[in-house]
Parts: sequence; structure tokens; C-alpha cells
Amino acid sequence: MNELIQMLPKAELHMHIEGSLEPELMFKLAKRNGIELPHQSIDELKALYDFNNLQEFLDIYYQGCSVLQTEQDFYDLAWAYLKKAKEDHVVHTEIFYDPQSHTARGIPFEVAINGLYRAFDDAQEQMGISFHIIACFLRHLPEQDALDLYPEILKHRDKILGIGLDSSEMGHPPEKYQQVFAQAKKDGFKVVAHAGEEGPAEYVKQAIELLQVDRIDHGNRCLDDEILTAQIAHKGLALTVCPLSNLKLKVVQDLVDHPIKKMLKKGLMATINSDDPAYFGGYVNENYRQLAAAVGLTEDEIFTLVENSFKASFLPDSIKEIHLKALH
Ligand code: ES4
Ligand code: ZN
Repeated sequence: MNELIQMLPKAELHMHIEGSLEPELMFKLAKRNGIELPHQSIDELKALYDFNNLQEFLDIYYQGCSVLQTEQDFYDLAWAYLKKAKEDHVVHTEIFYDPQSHTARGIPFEVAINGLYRAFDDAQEQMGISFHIIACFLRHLPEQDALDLYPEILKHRDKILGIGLDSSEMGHPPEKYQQVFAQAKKDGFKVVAHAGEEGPAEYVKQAIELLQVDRIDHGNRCLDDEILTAQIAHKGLALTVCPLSNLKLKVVQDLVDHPIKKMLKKGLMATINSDDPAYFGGYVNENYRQLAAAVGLTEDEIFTLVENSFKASFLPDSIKEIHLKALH
């Protein structure tokens, strides 16, 4: 089974580039930029990677972002992820980044996007990995902050395909972001939102009805609502599921309890993704492997999940077809 997982060319659709910052690179960049980290060693930092919920993780994740200062830092961050993606036979990746977690620290908008874009563009040429970049709004901040940032995103629309919504879910329902999402949709951006990770099925419903999302990030909790689940399946709206993230953030108590089989049985277009691989214990293939071992995925189910990764991508249909044909 692990051989099949390794061998299949796949797409990854839910990966926060800041969440691919490995402790080793974090310390290297801290040193390069003269930044003092609150942890004395890599081991001391890794000891903190024991989360009880999303917020405990986010506090550590935003702290880690502080070492990202220059365009080269963002390039190096992306390049390190791309090497891992290549090893996992990822041939297309749609990555998230959080512009506000950098602009809020005084890093100009251009610095992050230019560094990231240059790395992905180089990798497309040198590694044959295609990509899209999705800029996420931090939902714990007021919508006005997103509206203020939006013109910067528009200015860089040649590099940014879509808009996402991430960070602390509880208490920050999708309805809070209707205005900026409506504008982004009107301007032709793809739109996605994290929903139903910790939040209720109602937030998934809002993401669909009020934000008109093209894909749902996580979406686990939609299963609490049978009618909603059937509607999502009927629409063919994809879920970007992140098994190791679900385990580490206690969305599931044990990987054997993961609802992936239920999702597939209900006809949901589920995909497998790594979310924040440096924090959650593995890149995309490790997510497939541990999930397969825990719930006993069949070869057919693995195949379906990999096919879904292309079907649910924002690639043009003609390119999707090429990837899907290559699987057979
Ligand atoms: C995130 Cl796992 C997760 N959920 C919500 N927001 C995030 N940002 C980075 N990882
Ligand atoms: Zn995520």
C-alpha cells in the first residue's frame, strides 16, 4: 500500500506554506536575521508541538513566522517545501499563505508574495511541479482589515489565484467575511474557506451559501448535518481533508476514528492534504500512509482520493484530464 501511495502522482490542495517551516530552518533564519526566539533549542521548540486545540497550535505557528523577514527567507521556505513535495510525487500544489501575519509585523506585502512566487516559478521549471497561490485572510481579525488589504491582493493578481479564510474558527463565522468575499468573487478570484474544522456544520453552510466557496477546507463537521452532507455531495463541492492535522488538533481523538471512509461513502469529493506539515508530523504521503494504516483504506479508496486531488484542483479541465489519464 505504501508503495502505491509513493508511486502515484498527486496534487496537494491544502498546505499553509508558513506551516511547512521546519524547526531547523526556523533556527537558521532566526540566526541569519538576528532574531531571538523564545526557545533555546530545536528540542525545546519541538516539545511545544503538543496541542489540545487549534488555538494552541496557532499561537506557536504565528510565533514561528517572526523569523521570516526577507524575500529570500520566503523563497527558502517555499523551496524546502517543494523538495518534500517532489519526494512525495506531488505534481501540482495549491498553497495558502497568510499575508496579514507578515504585513502586521511590518513586512511589506511584496516581500512575501515575490519570494514565494519566485520559488514556485523556479520549481515549475526545475522540478515540473505546477502551482497556484491562495492568499488567506485571518478570520480572528476584523473584516475591515481584510478589506484594507484587498487592494494589495488585486495588485498582485497575476500571482494569486484565490482567496481563503483561516485562523481561529470558533466565534468567527464565515458571515463575518461576506463583503470581502463577494468582492473577490466579482473580481474573478477562486474562493475557499476553512469551515467545520472545529466550528459547527452551520459554518460550513455559511461558507457555501454566504461566501459561495469553490472548495471547503477541512469540512469534517458537515457530517453532523445529513442534509448538508447530501447537498455538498450533490454539488460535487470538494473537501480538503487533513488527517494528521485532525489528529494533532484533536478534531479526532485517534486516527482510527477518522471519518474519511464515511465521507467517501456519502459521495463527498474528499482529498488528502498535509495542512501544516512541519507541525503535524508529516508531509502529504505520510498523511496517506498513516490514514491508510489506521482506517484500512483499500487500493480503490487511495486511487479515488488521488483522483479527487486533481478533480478538485483549480487546474483547467484539459490539464486535469492529462493528470487523470496518467494515473491509469
Ligand atoms: C491552520 Cl490547521 C489550521 N486551521 C486554521 N487556520 C490555520 N492556519 C494555519 N493552519
Ligand atoms: Zn488549514
